[in-house]
Amino acid sequence: MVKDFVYRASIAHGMSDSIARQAGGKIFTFGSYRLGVHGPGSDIDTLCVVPKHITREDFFHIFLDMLRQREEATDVVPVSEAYVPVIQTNFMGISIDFLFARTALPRVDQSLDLSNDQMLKNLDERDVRSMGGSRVTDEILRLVPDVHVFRLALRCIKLWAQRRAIYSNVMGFLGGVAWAMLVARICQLYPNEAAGAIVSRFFVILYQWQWPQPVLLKPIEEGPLAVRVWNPKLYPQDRLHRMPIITPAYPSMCEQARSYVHVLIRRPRLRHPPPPPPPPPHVAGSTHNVTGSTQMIMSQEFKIAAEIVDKIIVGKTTWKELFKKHDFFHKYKYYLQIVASSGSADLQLKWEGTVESKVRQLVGKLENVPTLVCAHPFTKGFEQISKCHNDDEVRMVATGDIPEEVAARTKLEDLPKKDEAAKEQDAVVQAQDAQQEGHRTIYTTTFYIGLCVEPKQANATGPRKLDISYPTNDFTRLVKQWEQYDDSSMGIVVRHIKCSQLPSYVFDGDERPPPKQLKRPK
Ligand code: 3AT
Ligand code: MN
Ligand code: MN
Repeated sequence: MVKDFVYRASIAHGMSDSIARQAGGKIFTFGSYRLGVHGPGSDIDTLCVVPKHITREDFFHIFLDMLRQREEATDVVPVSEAYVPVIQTNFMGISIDFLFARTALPRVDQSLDLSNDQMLKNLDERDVRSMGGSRVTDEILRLVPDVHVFRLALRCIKLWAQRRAIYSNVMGFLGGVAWAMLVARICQLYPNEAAGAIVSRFFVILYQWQWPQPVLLKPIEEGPLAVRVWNPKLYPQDRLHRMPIITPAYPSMCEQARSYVHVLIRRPRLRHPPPPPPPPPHVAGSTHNVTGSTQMIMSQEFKIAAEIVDKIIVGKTTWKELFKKHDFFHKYKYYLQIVASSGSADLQLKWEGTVESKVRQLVGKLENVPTLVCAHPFTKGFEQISKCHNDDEVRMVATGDIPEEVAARTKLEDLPKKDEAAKEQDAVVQAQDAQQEGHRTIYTTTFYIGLCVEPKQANATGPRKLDISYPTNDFTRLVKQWEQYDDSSMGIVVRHIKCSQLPSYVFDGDERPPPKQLKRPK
């Protein structure tokens, strides 16, 4: 299809049939699929590389239309304004992300190799960024001593990180590329070890790692572009990175400082949040995703895992224990609950994405509150649809209290499945709501931050004060700065609750902890 697209676009640009036929076009995959660690929920990240006369506009018109005309394609969502522009599709039930990169070459044939840095010369920034994903994955695979061992170990680490709720770039932990680079580094250090040993070394080494010493798969290289590569000696911003994990392909950068900061819209099943305006080149303070809290939490997890693996090795326990589910909702006495609400599925997708992308910043601000030791963000938001019969119910739902009778009204089939389906669903629901006056469907997405408060001083008198009004107000102000924000159709509520007030949906089959007896000194 990509070759056909190049041909059609070449003809549209007035080229002769024979030249258009020779223009070529090639695809490269990247992401988990290319690394060989994809699972049932993964997409296929695909980069479409074209010759220089084909434009990004061609891609977002001609190729987009070609996709839309295929009946195998159920969702085709262009996100042309993103930091890394993408067409998200669902093709024969498989999500595929199509990225676009235009080379400076008159023809792109099948022998084209993206690893040559000279390729990047005279390209648009977006083309360089789009090629980056593929260049990085290929370089990782090239730099590990044994790809088979690497894949096995990485699958294990990914599963572990997901179960322990520390797999998420957006929330200030690490994402797929960073985990892959960490495992790759351990593989390099132990080139002859089996995957099990790599996993064991992984936890020990990372627990002891002297951050902010960077993790590098090879020395950072200079290259032909006028762009900066990661260099804490030269750039003060780079010194702010707490856990620098540096991408091996030129231009090398700190993985967590990449585009994730600008994430905005999340689709329900197809991922890749498309951020709207391109960011200013270096946003001070916001370009490092890992915070003091998330770093501390990951470090604790490395330690716990290292101890479990030690026991596995001597036969005292099994691998199953390593993959035990996190205990986030059992761990803290107080939680911050962030409720993003709106009246339509379509709007909610963008609104929750906006709020989600800012949670990390709230965590950063909470860390400055003197009595707070740690602010632990949970990696995913909880989505709810509530049918409300009156304004009171709407208000309660939007503040995070879903009354039982409201919850009972909402049936499972109301859940939005796909963008298109969600839109249709929206129209139906709104029509129904309009018929029954006063009835409204409220979409909410709730995020949680666990609060670890400093233990009370023995000689302190009176109640301990925990004032988080500054960070929370600042956060709501910040999310409301979103250019599409509208006070009448969107809500944002941040409040702090006791663990006993956690709604039952967060426990997801787990036992709710029994109410704790307050220990009072006699
Ligand atoms: P899955 O198995 O697909 O869940 P993955 O590691 O392939 O895991 P993604 O498909 O989300 O994860 O991302 C693949 C690559 O695309 C990783 C990164 O180089 C790039 N990428 C992901 N999200 C963004 C984003 N918001 N902006 C820019 N690049 C992104
Ligand atoms: Mn992917
Ligand atoms: Mn993807």
